[in-house]
Amino acid sequence: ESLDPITVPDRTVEGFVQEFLRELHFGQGVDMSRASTNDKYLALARTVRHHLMSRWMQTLRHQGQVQAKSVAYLSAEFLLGRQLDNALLAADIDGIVTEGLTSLGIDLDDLRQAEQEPGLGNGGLGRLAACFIDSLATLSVPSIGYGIRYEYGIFRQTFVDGWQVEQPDTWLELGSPWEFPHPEAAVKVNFGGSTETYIDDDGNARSRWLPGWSVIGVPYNYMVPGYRNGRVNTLRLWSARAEKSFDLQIFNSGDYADAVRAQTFAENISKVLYPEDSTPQGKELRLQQQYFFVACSLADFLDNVLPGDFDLTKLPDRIVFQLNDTHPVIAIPELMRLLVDDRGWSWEDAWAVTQQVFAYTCHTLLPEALEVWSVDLLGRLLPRHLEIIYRINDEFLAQVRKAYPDDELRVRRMSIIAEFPERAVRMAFLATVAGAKVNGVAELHSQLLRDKVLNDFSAYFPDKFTNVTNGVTPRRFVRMSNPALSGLITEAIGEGWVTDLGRLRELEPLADDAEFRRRFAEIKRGNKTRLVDLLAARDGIEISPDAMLDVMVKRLHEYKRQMLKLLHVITLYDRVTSGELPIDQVTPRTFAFGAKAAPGYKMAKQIIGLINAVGRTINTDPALERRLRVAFPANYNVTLAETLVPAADLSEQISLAGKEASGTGNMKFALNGALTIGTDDGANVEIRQLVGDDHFFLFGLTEPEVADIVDAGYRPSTYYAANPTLRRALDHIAHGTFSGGDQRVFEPVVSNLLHEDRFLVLADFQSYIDAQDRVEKAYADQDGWTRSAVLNVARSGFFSSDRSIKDYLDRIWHAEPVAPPFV
Ligand code: 26Q
Repeated sequence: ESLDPITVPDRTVEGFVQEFLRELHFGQGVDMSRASTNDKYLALARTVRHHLMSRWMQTLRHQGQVQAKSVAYLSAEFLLGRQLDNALLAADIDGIVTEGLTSLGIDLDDLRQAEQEPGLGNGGLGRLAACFIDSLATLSVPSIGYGIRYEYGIFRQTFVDGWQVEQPDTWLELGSPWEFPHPEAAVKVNFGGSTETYIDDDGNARSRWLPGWSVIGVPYNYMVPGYRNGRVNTLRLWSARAEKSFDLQIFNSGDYADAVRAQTFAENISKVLYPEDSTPQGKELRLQQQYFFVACSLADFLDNVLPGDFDLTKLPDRIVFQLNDTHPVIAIPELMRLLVDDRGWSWEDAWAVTQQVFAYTCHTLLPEALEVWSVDLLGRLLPRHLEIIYRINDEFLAQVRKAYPDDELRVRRMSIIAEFPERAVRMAFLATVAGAKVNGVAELHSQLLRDKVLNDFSAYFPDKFTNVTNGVTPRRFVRMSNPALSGLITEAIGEGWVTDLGRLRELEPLADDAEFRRRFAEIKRGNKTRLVDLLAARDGIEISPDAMLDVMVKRLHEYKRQMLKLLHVITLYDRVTSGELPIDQVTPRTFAFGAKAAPGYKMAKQIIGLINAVGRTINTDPALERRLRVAFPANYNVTLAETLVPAADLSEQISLAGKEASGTGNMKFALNGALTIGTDDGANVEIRQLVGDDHFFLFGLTEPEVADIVDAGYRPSTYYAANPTLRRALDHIAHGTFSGGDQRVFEPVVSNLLHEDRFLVLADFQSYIDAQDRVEKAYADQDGWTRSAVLNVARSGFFSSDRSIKDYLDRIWHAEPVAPPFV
């Protein structure tokens, strides 16, 4: 099929310039002389959009014709990052755009900076969803992403005296050229009220929902372009509005203020992303968000995406709904309700279909991160769904009792409804019972899910459990963010690696080629210079391109152990200032941190304050001659990662073994030629297996060792007592070295480490310091280091999200790519 030429923009420099000026004129209503940077950015974004538009339309039409099995990725978060560069890359118009803008005296880079990144996610889970929809499009899989269009994404982090202060993320403020609102396709979502039983026409007793209130979901579509393959998929994010008829009613009753309040109430649902990423609070608004986007998405798929005459008993042939963690799990009772209550199906028929169309991905191992909703709250907000969950549970437990007679303890353990500390629905259990498949996100994590967190379930449903190791998109995280390295790779092995990342293996022999290593090292240095310039301009942070760049960027959480890295920094500071280590024997090193703390997470905020305090002390102590520096730029996000990751020498992946489900930053660093210092945790295990022990700095306890120590009763103070190096580091904090002598400020951190230390920082301290000493030695041999870095790149192709998606297709979705609609 070919495209209507009228809808295909001219792919020449002149054609681009004309389109751009037209957009500036007709779209922004300004001319070049008066246009602000934002005007130009918006005009450029719209011009770039034109180049994807007919592929998008074609993909939609094609989808309607082919009727192949599709994937709907349901996720409360999509951490997309900036769109402009990605669209330029996918549409392959970088060259003409750069040239065209230059001819107009505009620097493309200035316009790039004008884009506010859509930060519609917290971290790993949200970014994974964004990588997955990129790979789905690039692999030409019929698919759609469903989520929430938060008006405010993840908060903007600032530091005031080194302490985190949150600002609202007003990403929509200056216009949002990448979205397409469709108010005409709005969906109504009900909440509250009660249920009643009635006798249907066939004389059967049935239940129905009499909702108390409702809101409207308006879809906003975003293009998800495949990499130069003619396919443009859709991401559909829902925004909440007040129902017209509802507020009209109040308006007419004369209470204008009440009517406006009702509107605000409804629109609150999609107002803001919850910034907690590991200790969810059972907030009512959060549950409203979850049901809101799931109800919109299922209704949209059944009523609008499927053809009007579709036989829903065939639903499993047409769709699989992938549940990104438990956040969308309320979709399970919602589909039951749609089939049983709205379409009059029998419970058994509905259950048979429901069990085939959902699959669940778990992203955690921390017990406090497992979502539960109190029966009280669920019953108030979604009374019919609660009934349905109870029935699913009753029937499931009856089966369990049959399989394990006289094992009521097991039955209670497996119940979807927990009884203590309050009666609550365990969302992970509901997902496991109803899902066709359950997967973890790295080999170790999937094993621990089977053996520990969901052990009773893996015994009962042995075939349900599988692994799909995470991946990252090589388009954004190599091709886009590391253009110099991409150029070198392409020169060496051709450009096929961008969509077939395993081909990076072909670089392996070049690790032994001195000229290749020289160029590789030169590129790393150039990337560092880019970062040096960015941090100077963005944060006024001064670092040297000649220092080793040691990076730990991720959400701040005790289990991730930013404290461990900080204790190493303090140890070096102590060695030098005590005279034990002459400063000229220390490898110049920049210790970079990037981390947001959940606003209510006290200990995490203390640690941020402490990192900044240590940084202040170290960066200004003349004894260190600026050879050691701490750089903690505020507001780490996808945009910053794109400059930081390609510049890194050392990647810190130092979570306590058994706590980090996978990690994905670890993969981005390895793919960009950083060496990892890491524990045997999450996907680190697989990274080390692939790159080889000689090119990875392993340290720390293994998961079984951790379990043994904890079982035996862990006492952190014994490590403090036995290890003088550790003692000196902790004493510095306790004695106020970093707080102008004030011993109280960081007392909570110190006493937590000495008396609780849930994540065994002290137990792993010496092993970590020893590994850092190995890093220091290895780095002294620059050429040897570069060789290891090349091998890290060459052997990390497995961590492409394209590979992850292929694994999902084979192991879970049983769907296939279709021929792209148009190339
Ligand atoms: C839940 C309920 C209420 C409020 C918030 C939440 C919530 C939000 C976000 C709970 C968890 C998250 C995010 C979790 C997350 O990012 N997990 C990470 O997922 C990555 C992708 O699989 C893994 O690589 C990381 O190991 C894992 O920590």
